Amino acid sequence: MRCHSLTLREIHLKLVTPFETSFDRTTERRIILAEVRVDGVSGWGECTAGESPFYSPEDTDTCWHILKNYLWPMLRGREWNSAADVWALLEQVRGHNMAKATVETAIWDAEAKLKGVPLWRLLGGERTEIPCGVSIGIKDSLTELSAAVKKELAAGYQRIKIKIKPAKELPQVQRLRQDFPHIKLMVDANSAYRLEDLSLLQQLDAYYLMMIEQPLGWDDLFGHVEIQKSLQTPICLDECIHTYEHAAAAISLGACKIINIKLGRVGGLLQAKRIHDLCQRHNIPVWCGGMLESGIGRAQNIALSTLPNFSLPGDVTASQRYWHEDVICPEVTVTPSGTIRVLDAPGIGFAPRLDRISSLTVRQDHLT
Ligand code: OSB
Ligand code: MG
Repeated sequence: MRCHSLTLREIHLKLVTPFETSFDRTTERRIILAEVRVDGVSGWGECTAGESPFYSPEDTDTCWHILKNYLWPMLRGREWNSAADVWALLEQVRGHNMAKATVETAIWDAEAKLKGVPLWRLLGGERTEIPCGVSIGIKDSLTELSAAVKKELAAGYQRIKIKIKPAKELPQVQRLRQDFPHIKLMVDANSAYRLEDLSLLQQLDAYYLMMIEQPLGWDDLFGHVEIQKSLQTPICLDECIHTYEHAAAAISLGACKIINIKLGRVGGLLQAKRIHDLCQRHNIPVWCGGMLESGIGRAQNIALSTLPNFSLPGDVTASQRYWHEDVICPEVTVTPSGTIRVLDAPGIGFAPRLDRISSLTVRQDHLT
């Protein structure tokens, strides 16, 4: 296979409701979409970097820069047998995983389309229906939070994750356990705590949460080892896991019992699959995280989630939870039992809506 061109488009998409975490508040996304032309077909990928470097070191602009000035020159004119070979061609660039994943996932889509198979089958996926949870941002009041949870449960979602931050966490969790004693509930701190907060986090043990996601620093494996030793509730790592080696270290040190795999954070589908396989060998369940993606990124996440060790509900949800109108056809929908049915069309299985994408595009670069 040979990649003839890479088209980068930055689209702006307004969220249905602002999304607040312990580190930021997002009202409009700036998303880079990548379209690769490989042997006559188009493959699509999405950059999951945020608008600011507050979740991880990358942002929309660093990704554009790295894609255009480093990654594309490394791919231009090269040949490869499979999308699985692409990671190695980009390895000279250290880090910048979200930039790498943008083009790598697009090439996987193209390969699946060239072979006429769904991407999920090309990856070795097995599930035809994936279990879904939701991630609920920080709300202004507990009443609003409780109402948001009620709405998502009514839509069928199988587990509820709420974003927490210091001083808000106990009242949030107490209120939800009072209103919804039996639901699958978890919290995501996005690195808002420190080792000194251990006794506070221990108080969360009383609420039988499925897991506490990323309480400590974005790169602090050591701290999580200490915390996991002193907590009943499983720790799930998100921000800390950027590579296969980080995942191996986290598992062997006992820094977590669950891992959230995000395509962008680990550099694409090949690395996501390697980390998935490693976790499976060590009986560490995984689930697929989300980054407020448009339909392209959502479709990639669905394909990844069909792998067998994605046994916990992920943060992959219906298009309409985030967008008034998505950029793919059909939109992603969720069944009343809180699952997404996997499509059998070739590649990512959802068609990019070119007219809509071009009307949302604020900058474009066609690289050849
Ligand atoms: O930590 O999982 C996270 C969104 C932006 C940045 C980080 C995270 C999130 C989410 C949203 O939780 C998940 C989704 O896309 O639904
Ligand atoms: Mg998270």
